[in-house]
Amino acid sequence: MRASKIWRHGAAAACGAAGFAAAMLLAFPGLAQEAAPMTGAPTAWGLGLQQSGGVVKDVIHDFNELVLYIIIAIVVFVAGLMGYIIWRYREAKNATASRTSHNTILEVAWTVVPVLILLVIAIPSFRLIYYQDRVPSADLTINVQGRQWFWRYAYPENGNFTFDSYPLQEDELPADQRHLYRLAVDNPLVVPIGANVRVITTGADVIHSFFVPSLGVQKYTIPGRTLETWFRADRPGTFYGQCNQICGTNHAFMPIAVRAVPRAEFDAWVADARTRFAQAPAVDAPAAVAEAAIDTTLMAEARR
Ligand SMILES: [Cu+2]
Repeated sequence: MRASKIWRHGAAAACGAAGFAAAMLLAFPGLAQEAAPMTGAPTAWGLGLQQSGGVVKDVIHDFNELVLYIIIAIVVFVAGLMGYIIWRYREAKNATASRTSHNTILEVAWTVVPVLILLVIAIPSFRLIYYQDRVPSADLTINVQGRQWFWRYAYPENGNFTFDSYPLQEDELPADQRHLYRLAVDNPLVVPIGANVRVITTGADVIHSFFVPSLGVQKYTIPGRTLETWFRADRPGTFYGQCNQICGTNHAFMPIAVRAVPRAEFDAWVADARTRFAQAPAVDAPAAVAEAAIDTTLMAEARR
């Protein structure tokens, strides 16, 4: 696969993890059952990026790791060099300071080496941007429309039903899930595990942003424009996100929840959703394809 070819050390880490998993399965056969659903959400005092729920986030993790190692190396080198200089050229040891002000070799080196370091960062960085941009073969398309202040979702390939997603109030959540207040929603997006999901975004009023960190997906929803991105949930679970473009008074109340379920469960959900949301007002569901013309309904609405 393209991703593992690009991020070799990520593949090596995956091999290590696979070996560890195999050893664990030998020791504890009970673990062979289906992986427990994960929760893609921020944790109190959490460090680093959120746990990954799928392949795009895996690649982001790998890239983040690469940059982290480079930063650590630079910090250690610069701090060490400064420490050495402070110690070596202190007044007691070096009373008469050198008057040297130029050194061609050194000047070339401290120009060229940072350029090379930036190249090492830029190449995988651009690859990652194009990797996230669009998926060559999508198994499912979801239309995402940002609105003040809720999300409107449509499944154009599954009967084109449309529904709105609002946050749950704190007292609507079970006691052990109160920490998911402002993340949990009434109608989450549902996707099959392992399916490449094409996400088509547009905005109804102002610019919003569809952002689910644990799936490595973020795309603006812009009135009058149609943008595309994709994600794949490789692990079962619920992945939470929020609108991360300041969009008005209730910006903090636009959470996103994506549930990844087995294919059969997804099919059952679609069958149910098609009747449940049939009555929903599908007034201006965005077009099914990225190349769609500007939606004049949305434009008119945005101007109002
Ligand atoms: Cu918003």
